[in-house]
Amino acid sequence: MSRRADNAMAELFPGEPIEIIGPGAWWLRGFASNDVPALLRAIERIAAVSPFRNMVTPGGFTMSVAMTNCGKAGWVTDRRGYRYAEIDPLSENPWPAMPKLFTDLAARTAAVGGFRDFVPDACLVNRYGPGARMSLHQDKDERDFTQPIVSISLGLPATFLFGGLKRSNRPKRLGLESGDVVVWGGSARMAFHGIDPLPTGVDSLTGEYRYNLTLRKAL
Ligand code: MD3
Ligand code: FE
Repeated sequence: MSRRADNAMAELFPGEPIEIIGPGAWWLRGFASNDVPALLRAIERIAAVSPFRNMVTPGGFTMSVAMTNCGKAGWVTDRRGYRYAEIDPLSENPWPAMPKLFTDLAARTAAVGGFRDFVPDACLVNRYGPGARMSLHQDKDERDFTQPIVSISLGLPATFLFGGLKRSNRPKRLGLESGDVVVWGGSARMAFHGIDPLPTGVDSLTGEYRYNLTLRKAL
């Protein structure tokens, strides 16, 4: 989508602070602020069924970010590779259902980027403790890259790295805060991205943690 069309879309939502980080990337600062307590309660219910766990990469490294999922499919990794699975390998049951609040927020924010019928079927829940990080990577395990990704940040702030289509492109650094939502589509969809090691801190609702919801259409 052109920058001109991006701005035309942004103007359909007067009063909302929308920042265009780059082509295809819309930052909605504080869009989910009022929903943070309810989102955290939803995460607690999900984790009671499918607990947070530190998964192992195909290369044999244990991830510093603890993860769980909800929705029809969940992102998993082990020595066999990265993939979406409909059964949680830890609980050996289906993942918990996607809360309606998640689906609603995803649809309302994806619309800002012009994605009118975004229906996520997978939500990866990432939990960052002190020092946890995610090195630069691309999200390539989904079937349809024309579908956007919506991410919602909760708890402690983090430095997000937004790179280009090549790993060697120097990333922009953005400070993502609790309640921020970012929509990633179009040419941002395949951008390299990551999270700097989480500094030690205390959030009044999450303590020493940052959570991130990543809503995707995976299947
Ligand atoms: C930009 N998670 O789970 S969310 C991931 O904050 C992941 O936990 C980070 O990267 C986190 O894969 C970043 C923001 C995000 C998600 C997907 C993207 C940004 C993206 C896909 C393409 C470009
Ligand atoms: Fe990612």
